Amino acid sequence: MQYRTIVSSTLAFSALAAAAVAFTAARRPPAVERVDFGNTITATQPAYDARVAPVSDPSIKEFIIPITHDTIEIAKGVKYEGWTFGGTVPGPVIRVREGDRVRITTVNKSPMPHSIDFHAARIPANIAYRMINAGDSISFEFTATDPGAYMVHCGTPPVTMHIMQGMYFTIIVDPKDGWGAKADKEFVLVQSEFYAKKDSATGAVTPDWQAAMAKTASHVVFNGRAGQYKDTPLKVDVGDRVRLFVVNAGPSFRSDFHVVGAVFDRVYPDGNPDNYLEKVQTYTIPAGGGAVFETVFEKNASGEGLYPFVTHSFADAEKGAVGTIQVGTPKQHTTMSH
Ligand SMILES: [Cu+2]
Repeated sequence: MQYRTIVSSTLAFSALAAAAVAFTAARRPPAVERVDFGNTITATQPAYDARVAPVSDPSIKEFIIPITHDTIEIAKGVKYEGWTFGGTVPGPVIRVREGDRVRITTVNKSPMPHSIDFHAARIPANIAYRMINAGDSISFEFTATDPGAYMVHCGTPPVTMHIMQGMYFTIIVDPKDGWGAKADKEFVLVQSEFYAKKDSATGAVTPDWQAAMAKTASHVVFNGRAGQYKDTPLKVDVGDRVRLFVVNAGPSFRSDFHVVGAVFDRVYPDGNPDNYLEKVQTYTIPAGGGAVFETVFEKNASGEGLYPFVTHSFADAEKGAVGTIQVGTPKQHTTMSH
């Protein structure tokens, strides 16, 4: 009898404990992740680190983004006084999941006014994207309702100048149920152009406003530096499914994105899985747009080897918008026509 009492009271206690756990779980506030891009800085040597980590679990994500004026390298050995988000051009990648609450704090540590404009947000622009004076900061939040690969940029007039100086980065909004297929490797590529001229007296490389208005770029680049992934290829293994998040920051050129030696199994215009194209050779991303590209480097087809990626608007590729995907460890590294 006593034994039965103990058992039944133990059972009763267990049921209570389970209910308490369930209650606590239901009441527990959602986990918050906080990233300060003043401390977490993207590596840019030997090349801008194009790899992107998978999206994390917390459904509330906070990002602190400093605006700085910093020396950047727009081509090998060409230093340039850029304007940045997070100290690099492009700025850091933000990755969230559809439905996440995204909290942004932007701190202007530069000596002049700037702003921040998220293409992924549905938010009153006059409030969230207003001017942030030197030394000030702005905070706003939004729910990431639309999956995709989006541009973020400074929208302070003249916008052309603020973008050509380097003020842009990518926000990836993963679909709630993930992408159709699991990728083995994921990379982000931001195309943009610079309008730079060299002062013959001082040797300094400075912005060329007339060239920007005439759309005669000095450099067209992926991830902020001309040709960097020719020297430091994006590396994948044979058989890998590769997903590329490509954003075109402009300010003024389009990107006709193509991988030489590959066909895209899928392209998601704007990165929305509801919109997909199959078996695509080249896909145009407008200035201010994005797209997600997937292909597989399979054995016996597009296996081990080197695969250049370009904008197929080739005058722009000549100015630096070209790189290489290295699949496996190919024997010949040198002779390639692209
Ligand atoms: Cu700006």
